[in-house]
Amino acid sequence: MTENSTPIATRERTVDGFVREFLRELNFGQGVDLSRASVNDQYLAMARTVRHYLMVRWLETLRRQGELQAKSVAYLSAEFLLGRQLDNALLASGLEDIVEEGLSSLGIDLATLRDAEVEPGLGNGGLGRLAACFIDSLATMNVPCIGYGIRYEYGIFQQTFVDGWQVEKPDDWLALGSPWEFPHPEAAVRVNFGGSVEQYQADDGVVRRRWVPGWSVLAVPYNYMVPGFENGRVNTLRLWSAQATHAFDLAIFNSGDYAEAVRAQTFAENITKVLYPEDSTPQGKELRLQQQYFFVAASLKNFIDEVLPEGFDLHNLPDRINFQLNDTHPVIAIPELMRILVDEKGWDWDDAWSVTSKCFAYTCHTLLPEALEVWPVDLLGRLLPRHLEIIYRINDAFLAELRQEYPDDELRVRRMSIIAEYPVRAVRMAYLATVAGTKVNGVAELHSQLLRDKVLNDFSEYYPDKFTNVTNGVTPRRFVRLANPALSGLITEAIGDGWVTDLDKLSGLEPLAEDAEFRRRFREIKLHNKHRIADVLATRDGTVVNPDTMFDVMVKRLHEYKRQTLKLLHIVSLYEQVTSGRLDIGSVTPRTFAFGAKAAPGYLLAKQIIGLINAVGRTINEDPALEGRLSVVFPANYNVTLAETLIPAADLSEQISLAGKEASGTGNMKFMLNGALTIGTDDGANVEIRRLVGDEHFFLFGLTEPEVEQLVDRGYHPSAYYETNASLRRALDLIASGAFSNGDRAVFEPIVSNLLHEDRFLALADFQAYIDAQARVDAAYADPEQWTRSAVLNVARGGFFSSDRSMRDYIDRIWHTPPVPPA
Ligand code: C3B
Repeated sequence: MTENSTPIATRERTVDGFVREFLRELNFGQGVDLSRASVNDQYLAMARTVRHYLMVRWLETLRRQGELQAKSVAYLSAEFLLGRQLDNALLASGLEDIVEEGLSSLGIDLATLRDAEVEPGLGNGGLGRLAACFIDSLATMNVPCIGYGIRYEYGIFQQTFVDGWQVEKPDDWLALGSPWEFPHPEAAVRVNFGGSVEQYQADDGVVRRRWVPGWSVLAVPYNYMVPGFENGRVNTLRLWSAQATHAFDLAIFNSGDYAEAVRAQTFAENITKVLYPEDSTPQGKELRLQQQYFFVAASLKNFIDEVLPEGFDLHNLPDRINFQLNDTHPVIAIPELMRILVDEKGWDWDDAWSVTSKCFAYTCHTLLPEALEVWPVDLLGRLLPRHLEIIYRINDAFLAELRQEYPDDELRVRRMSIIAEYPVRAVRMAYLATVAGTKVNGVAELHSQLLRDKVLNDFSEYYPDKFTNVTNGVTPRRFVRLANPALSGLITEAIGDGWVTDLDKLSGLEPLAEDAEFRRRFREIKLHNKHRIADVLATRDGTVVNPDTMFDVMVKRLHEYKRQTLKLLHIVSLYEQVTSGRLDIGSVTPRTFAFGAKAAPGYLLAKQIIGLINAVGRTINEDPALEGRLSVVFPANYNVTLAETLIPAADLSEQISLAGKEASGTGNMKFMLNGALTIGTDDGANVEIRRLVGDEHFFLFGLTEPEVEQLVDRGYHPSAYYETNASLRRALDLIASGAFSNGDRAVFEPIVSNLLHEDRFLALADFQAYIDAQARVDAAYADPEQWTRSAVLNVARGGFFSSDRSMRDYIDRIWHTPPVPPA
């Protein structure tokens, strides 16, 4: 870049300057004047104005990176669950006050414009949100990073309830315009699929193999800004969208049939049409593999051809980049890089492997065996025949190595093969990532331990140094500073504002737990946040909640292992005791039980559980005897936006997965940092939360992971708990009796019978321990001073869970990419 390529002047950072820019965008960008502008016009103009303010920083970041070529991270993720952009952009650019004042001088309310933004739901849950937190942290820490992912035309479905049952609607998030993205159709790259592999004699006389693809699509990049917090850096997130190519039409539908050709176009564009809504249970669908290869092929090509300077010697690639594989979804990038180096660049295999095996690192996010992706070889071979060959060759070399190491243990060698033989011959993507990656990490201490000891035990014995842990984190910018302005104000008043980028500073709040005035204000803020969510729910759904109750919140995807049914059994049991007269409602701690959860559309049991939660909620909410004391709210379509108002209002955070099943959890961290106490099992990051906050400020219950294993080995019989525990039996009988389904016993029978006869995740085994822990919760809540003390300590001791700390750990243990301070 030349000197005078610095194209635009810094925008004037004054109220008047902002107002001028905003009106210009409204007039010239939207083509309306203020008097006629709709809220959407105003929002779009506003977004583009804020974008302008960030533009200089973005271009400068790109220019400097082009010049320095500093070692970077390429975060490859099929999901980035970003949440709304406007607030974050205002915060990062330090424009909040100017904008608020400028808009109000025009008679516009900033909050109204905020609410006009449809969040990009390009992820399912924890994994996608984690990716969004990580890129926020890297930008804030001045670490060069490109996020690479997929621009789904439809994100995670919109959940509605019809008679309490989940009904999905497409998430048409682009319908009203998407002011945060920068499409670059001119920079589209071609991605190939299908066809066959041929042998040929190269110019040097060597016989080589190459891919002759059957069809291709274009990948069009859409760039998003990833602004650091007030530091002048703006990294890039590049999401790919599929578009048909002309070649595609000719190759397959060479018939001159116009309608067929257009159909072909639709077919190609299907690749990025919709996000698969399965959280942690892959469906093995061909289109899904197409999505995965589509975005990693486009990303590798973009990085090598466009991001690297001309003439870059690819032997130095490992010194320039880390491709971080967010779960197994992008693992096909490994054979793709091999293909590029061997087939396109003409390298010999060993050279290519020596570079490839230094460029990737793999993060595993699960422990459920059914969540580990496996692709049948016939499917993979049909879609990516050359990649399948390459995988076989990687596996051959790997197995040969293993046979040297374990000459008398063929069983072990077969166990470790990248290719599974049963039930169908298939590629185990996690094994491929482990063999090729420099590092493999789990996402919480317990999870990493179980990966080493169980899921990938053979591999951790063979590669002891490859395995490491990086405990997850969440960005304090979005989940405290933006989500909880009142608490943020109090914290800043107490310890200054440095905590926003250095969350360990929260420990400075610790002495204030003993300060009665501070506790009073802390409580007042919690109450204020309850009123805030109450207003939102009243406007959104017409739901009434009582802010003068304990807010007991369970928000996360609906999955059996997370055990929403255990929470429900607690509620039903309470209800049963009160209505049968065995428990006086006057002695029950007033609680608002809040749920938020989407179920994968094909996961029938999960959808039934949603139906049951809503049915129990309806019954309880309609019972006049319980009014104001017990209620259940389940706002539909839980998403990042709703999380930002719900979490700050919570008193109690429900983290009750069966021990050994939740890899980490990140909601648990958000609750802690917003002053909720956790009731939880010894699972995922709960273990670390409890260690940091201390046993007295955490409600632990339930079987430990080794106890779970022992119980299952001995033979688990859920019905035995039903028979011996009277309150459990009464609760289950009440559900089975049809009390929540107008007397129709059939409606929820599958849930009851699943619990009684299968109960894969041991809800019944943990029931009594959970009820006892809830009694401890009630006792603690009865003493508001003591409760608030614990809540303050949760905040003060939560600094470890900043995603900035996670990023430091990745940098130290895996990436070795130092920050690049601004010039
Ligand atoms: C989730 C896990 O279920 C969570 O425990 C974890 O905190 C997050 O990832 C982030 O690490 N996860 C997910 O959302 N989707 C998957 N396919 C696998 C794991």
